[in-house]
Amino acid sequence: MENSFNAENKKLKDLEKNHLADEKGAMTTDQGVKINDDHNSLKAGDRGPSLLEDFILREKITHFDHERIPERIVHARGSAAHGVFKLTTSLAGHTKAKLFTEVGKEVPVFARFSTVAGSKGSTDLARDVRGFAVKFYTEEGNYDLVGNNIPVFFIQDSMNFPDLVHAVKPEPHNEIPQAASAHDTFWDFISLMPESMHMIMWTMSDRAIPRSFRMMEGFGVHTFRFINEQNKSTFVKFHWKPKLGVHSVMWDEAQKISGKDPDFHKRDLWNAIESGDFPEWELGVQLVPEEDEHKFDFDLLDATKLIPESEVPVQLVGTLTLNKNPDNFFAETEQVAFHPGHLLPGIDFTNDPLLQGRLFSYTDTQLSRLGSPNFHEIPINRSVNPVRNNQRDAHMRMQINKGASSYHPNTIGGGCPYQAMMQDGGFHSYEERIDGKKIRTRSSSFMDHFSQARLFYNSQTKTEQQHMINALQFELSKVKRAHIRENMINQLTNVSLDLAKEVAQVLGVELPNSPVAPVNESKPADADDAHYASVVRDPRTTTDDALSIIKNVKNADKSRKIGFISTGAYSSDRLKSITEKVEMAGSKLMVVAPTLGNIRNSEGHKVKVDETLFNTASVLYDAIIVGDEAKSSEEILANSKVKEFVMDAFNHCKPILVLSDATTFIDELGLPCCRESMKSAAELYIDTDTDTFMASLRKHRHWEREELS
Ligand code: HDD
Repeated sequence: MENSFNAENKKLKDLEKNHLADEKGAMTTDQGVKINDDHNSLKAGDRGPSLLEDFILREKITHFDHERIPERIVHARGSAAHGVFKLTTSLAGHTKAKLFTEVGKEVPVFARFSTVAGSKGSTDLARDVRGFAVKFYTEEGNYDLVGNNIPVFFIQDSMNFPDLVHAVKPEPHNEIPQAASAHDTFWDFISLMPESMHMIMWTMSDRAIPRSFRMMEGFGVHTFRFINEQNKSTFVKFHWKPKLGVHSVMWDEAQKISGKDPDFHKRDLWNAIESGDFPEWELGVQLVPEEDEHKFDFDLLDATKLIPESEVPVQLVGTLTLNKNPDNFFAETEQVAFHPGHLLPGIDFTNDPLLQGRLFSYTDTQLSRLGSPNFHEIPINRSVNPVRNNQRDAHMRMQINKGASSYHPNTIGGGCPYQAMMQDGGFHSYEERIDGKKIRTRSSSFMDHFSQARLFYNSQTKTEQQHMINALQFELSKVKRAHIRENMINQLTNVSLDLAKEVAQVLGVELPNSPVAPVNESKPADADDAHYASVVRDPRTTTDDALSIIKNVKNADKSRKIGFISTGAYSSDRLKSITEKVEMAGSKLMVVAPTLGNIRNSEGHKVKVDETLFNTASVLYDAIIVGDEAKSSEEILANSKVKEFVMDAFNHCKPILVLSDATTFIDELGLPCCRESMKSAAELYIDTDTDTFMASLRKHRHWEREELS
């Protein structure tokens, strides 16, 4: 049986190989017949009608007519890459999954990052959650960790998922807006779902506008179970920590990037991998012994809650490296089918009602997207462990099952494929004791919707809080119906009265003096009134530094794109030394000039131009270097494109190194913040020497600049 499978697999692989080889040879029809003319249809006479018998034309057009498959209902826009996962610390005490016990072994993976709300062709820089899905091709079968870059979710029960998605997608009557939550239906739904407030705090934070897929955290979101050899269970939450640190862009910047380069994240991931700058993440786990299940003031089964890292530290146990771009977007990135139910022996679900619904949804959606229960045979979805069972036939079956038996038990096939004993790796669900009534309700342990929203808001720096206020002002001011804006302000009063006040003042909404129970707040039937009120309106203000991006900035000088803006001549020595420092830090300097080709430096040598002032923009760089010693600041800034470059970089708080006379440069720029009292370069966080510039780069942004205007 094993041999026949292997032979079959080899045959499929050979077929694939031959197919690839054929692309170098003569063109053929899908039936393998060599094509002599691929440009002219068969006609009756040189000006006559085309003939139905033209099987070459018909085949070409029929195939073309069927090229598209439905895009994903959510997470339609994505980018993916191949890579490896390597375990550094064994979790053998907690799980028997070899993926988490065999230290040092390289397991192949395929990871796909995505936005949620937009269509396949939408912009990368939408304010949105990012999907972070990883498929591990292990010897025990495929394991999928289908998470997001935010550790919690909008809703607690999968019953609400279709409504959430309908609300955030473009409105049904006019299909507007694309890839944006700033519209009435989304905020109407959110304003009626108090449980969404924690996640809203995250999506209104800079987490929802990442600088790069390579600079986001990932989270499994739900609490899962590990099961060890002794069948003991430990609760586990999964985390991905990017080695490049977590970094985001600003909202104004995000909107401009969406116009200048809607493929910004896709391109960034692709280029990094092509250039050998392989993105890496560490896998972290938060482990909770089963006996501690009820020791938290929230329910581990509630996906709108996280376990604060200050309460249960994240242990780093392995490394994910993405090192190869897909060969074909459709075959791999589009056809990959993730599923939170693709599990290994040693890992199991919990009764999180959001997770339970997902277990149905993902197979179901593949049936309509990929068209057949044989989607596991598409190369990107194939398990490296041979697949043997009695599932048969259906559309597009690739595997040629041999033998006369396709059932179990059997004698004709020698009893094969046989059921694996537990000790031989047979999957065995955790024997959780369940004793309850069949009821359609929400547990009272899920009722606190605001404590962690407050925890998140309170853990942010002032800058981050201001970005959240700005985001809410932007989003809610796009809402046309006044009652929805009011309902949202009521919701926000339960997170922070200050936050609610700041947002309310630009919405023309009157602010209540104390927290207001949101519309539709549903108190569980069994909850005691006083207890409920104290939990829901708990004024505690705890913090957790792990929730802030700014408090954890690291490696911001690595893998960055720095624009050297030139209008002509500059000192080669200066450029050489800057380039060396930037490259030593692991970043890249790109020369941007008025035209492509070469520019000449002050010594007359040619320097290659990478991009022009017309085909690129300041928002596509992490930092800029501008000015040159051979030209006056007036001359440099006479070019309006250069001025625009600097102004955007300044407003987006990016590191700026000015090589010409900085005082005149700043004067010529005419920054609104310094018209009245001329400020020095240092006061404006503009650098004039390379070392300070490199230090600025390490900070990611000069957020202090936001307070200047
Ligand atoms: Fe989902 C896709 C992540 C809740 C139903 N989801 C999808 C993808 C990610 C997530 C990363 C894209 C996978 C890829 O790259 O192909 N989803 C999540 C997370 C959730 C979540 C982290 C909450 C913790 N999802 C969720 C619920 C349901 C779905 C509650 C339905 C009951 N999700 C789907 C789906 C998708 C999907 C409709 C669309 C395409 C696909 O599955 O393959 O079935």
